Amino acid sequence: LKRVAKDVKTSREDKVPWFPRKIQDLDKCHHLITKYDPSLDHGHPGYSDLEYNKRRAFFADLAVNYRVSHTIQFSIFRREVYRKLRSLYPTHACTQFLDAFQQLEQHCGYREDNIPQLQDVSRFLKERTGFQLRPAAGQLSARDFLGSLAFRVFPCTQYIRHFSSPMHSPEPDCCHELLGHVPMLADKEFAQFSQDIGLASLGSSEEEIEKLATLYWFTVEFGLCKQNGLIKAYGAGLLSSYGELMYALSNKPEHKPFDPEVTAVHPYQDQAFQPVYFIAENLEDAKVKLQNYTTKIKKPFALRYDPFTSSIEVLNTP
Ligand code: NLE
Ligand code: FE2
Repeated sequence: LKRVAKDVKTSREDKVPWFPRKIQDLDKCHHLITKYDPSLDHGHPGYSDLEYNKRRAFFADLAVNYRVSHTIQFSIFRREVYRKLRSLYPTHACTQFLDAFQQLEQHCGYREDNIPQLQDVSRFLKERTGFQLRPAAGQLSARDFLGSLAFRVFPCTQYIRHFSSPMHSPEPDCCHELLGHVPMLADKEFAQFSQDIGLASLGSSEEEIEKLATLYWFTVEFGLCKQNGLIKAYGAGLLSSYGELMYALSNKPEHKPFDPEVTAVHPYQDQAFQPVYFIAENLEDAKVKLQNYTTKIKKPFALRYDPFTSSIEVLNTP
């Protein structure tokens, strides 16, 4: 009888796509986008490098078999990537990033000649903002990726970019996660902003997910913000790519003010540098604007994150 009751769904529920409700549900959120797979994508710098593909398979295996309670194993780094980017940060990165980076150097072994471990980094973030890392085999589908952010869980690749292209990678890799994302996730305001995009994605239609993924792209990945009369980078895709970081702050690309309604439907580029970047007044302003935007997304219920149980409460609105 119990089973029947569980299987019967109301027609209203049927229209809402499945979404994770507790943090353990993230074990089921590992659908990948195979577009950049080095064994399939001819343009990938690692295409036809058998050794590279073998290592990738090893890391993919680790990620797929990971469960919420596990300890994260392994992480790798490229020394030259660290050195070159590190030299650009003081002039190009926002202060939130610089503050966190300094702490990571102090507490998590961020150094040119060392490989920080994801488990240590995850513990560090958890203490700062409650964010934690979770291994991912590659680029996740937008729905699974954003859904994880709702729980303050950040899916993180463990393999490294191909040695032939150290200054730009078309797909996320460990350098991108550790240098680009991790420092920003240690900032309270930014952590909230990231979780808010995640919460908005839960149970949303494909169309809304696409818009949220675009917003994510132009902020968390490629966002710029004003700071003391200058423009600085806070987006991880910039902070992990030497070439694009310099380009984004030059006068070559177009700069537009961040406005969620406009940004969410702006076409984006995922093969080369962005032709346009959106500038936020500051992170707090971006957070408030995003919150206003997400309240307009129509859903048959309201959601609330319960930090005590790491689960989503579904509140039925009459
Ligand atoms: N282009 C970035 C890098 O080279 O680190 C990665 C972007 C991933 C969305
Ligand atoms: Fe990323």
